[in-house]
Amino acid sequence: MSSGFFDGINRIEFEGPDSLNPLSFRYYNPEEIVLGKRMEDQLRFSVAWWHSFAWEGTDPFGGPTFERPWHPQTDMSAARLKADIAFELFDLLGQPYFCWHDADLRPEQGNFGDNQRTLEEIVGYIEPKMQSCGTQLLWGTANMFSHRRWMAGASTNPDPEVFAFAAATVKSCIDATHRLGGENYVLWGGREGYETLLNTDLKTELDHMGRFLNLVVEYKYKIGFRGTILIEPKPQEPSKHQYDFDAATCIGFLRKYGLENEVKLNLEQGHAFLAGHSFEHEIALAAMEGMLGSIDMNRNDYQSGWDTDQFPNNAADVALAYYHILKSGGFASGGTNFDAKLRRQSLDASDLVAAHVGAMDICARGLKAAAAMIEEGTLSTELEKRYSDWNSPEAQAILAGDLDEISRLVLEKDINPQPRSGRQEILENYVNRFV
Ligand code: XUL
Ligand code: CO
Repeated sequence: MSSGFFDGINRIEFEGPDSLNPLSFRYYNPEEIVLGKRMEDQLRFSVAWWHSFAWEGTDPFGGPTFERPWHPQTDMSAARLKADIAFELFDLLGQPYFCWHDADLRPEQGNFGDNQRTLEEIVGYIEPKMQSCGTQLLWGTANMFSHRRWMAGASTNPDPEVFAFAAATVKSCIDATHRLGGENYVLWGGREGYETLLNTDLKTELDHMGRFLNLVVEYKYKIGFRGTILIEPKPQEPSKHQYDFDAATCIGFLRKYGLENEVKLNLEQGHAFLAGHSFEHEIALAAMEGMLGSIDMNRNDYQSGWDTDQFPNNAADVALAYYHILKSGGFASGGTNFDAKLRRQSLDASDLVAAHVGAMDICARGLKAAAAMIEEGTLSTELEKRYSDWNSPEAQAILAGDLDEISRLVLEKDINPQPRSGRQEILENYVNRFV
């Protein structure tokens, strides 16, 4: 029986680009084949339990605005109602996946034993819903940044008891993810960083973070969890400096602690922006290293500079992101998770639905544009042309030589390179033909 929360809203259907119905898909057509796969299987959309259901509409200056029937989320009956409504949304959207933190699913209990027990309880409530609705778990994760015990970090905390509490918490969350058939497990280190170097021992904290991640990987094999372990880069917020700063920093960290073949990256658009990068930079870099796992799709406000976690609404941005994802072979266990919040004045159930519908549509448009660019091939051809001189045996001999030999070669052949155009405007104009 339906809760009535979404009364008057019907299942969202694909109606094509000319549809004037705001609650219809104009581009997202799950069955359409894009580069040899169903669109649904290319995009692998996921709803985030935290922003879409648990977040109450607060900001640093104001309290809750949403006042949903399951707010405040202080007891297990609110947790169950929230789960009922989450699955009603998944049904309306035809959503293939969802994601959660333990703290979104059930209220924090204040001690580990009760946290674990109530997590198991709500997982038992969700399990049959997943079977009947068909929505699967993309990933689970532990919230180790909201409660005050985490204020100086989880695995990087100077207090060994916090490290132990964190390890037990992650174990309970991997167990829950495993039980629900999750395809990945994510660690985001919101408080794994520092507020001041004056009280921070960098080496100890990073070594402990490396050990913690190794414990997670060892446990994955111990219980036979087949999902991918992912870490999520973000440079700051809430910490002033976070150790998982960006993709490049995370890749260096994984190599240092021997985890480069075990852990991949969950990249988020807003986090790339905070780090001073483009989203496609983070994706291309991770893909180049074979460490592209999954994405959190949102965007930041271009004026405020905060991690505003808005639903994506810019086709050009998402097209370039999917271009690099498709170029690297598309998602394996990863997907497109909407780690995105409504604006706090968007009070209605229809706002929540429209946010997801619009985001799914803009991603579908971006995916189709990306696929068209790949099929048309100009970008690849241009790239190959730009580096093609390296294909000659003479060029390869440069790489194989030593500095004496190279210097002799430059003198003998009187090598005097002539600069060539990077053709940037031509390439940008080309991309704009597709978006
Ligand atoms: C925070 C963020 C998290 C992670 C999961 O900025 O992105 O929601 O995705 O902990
Ligand atoms: Co995220």
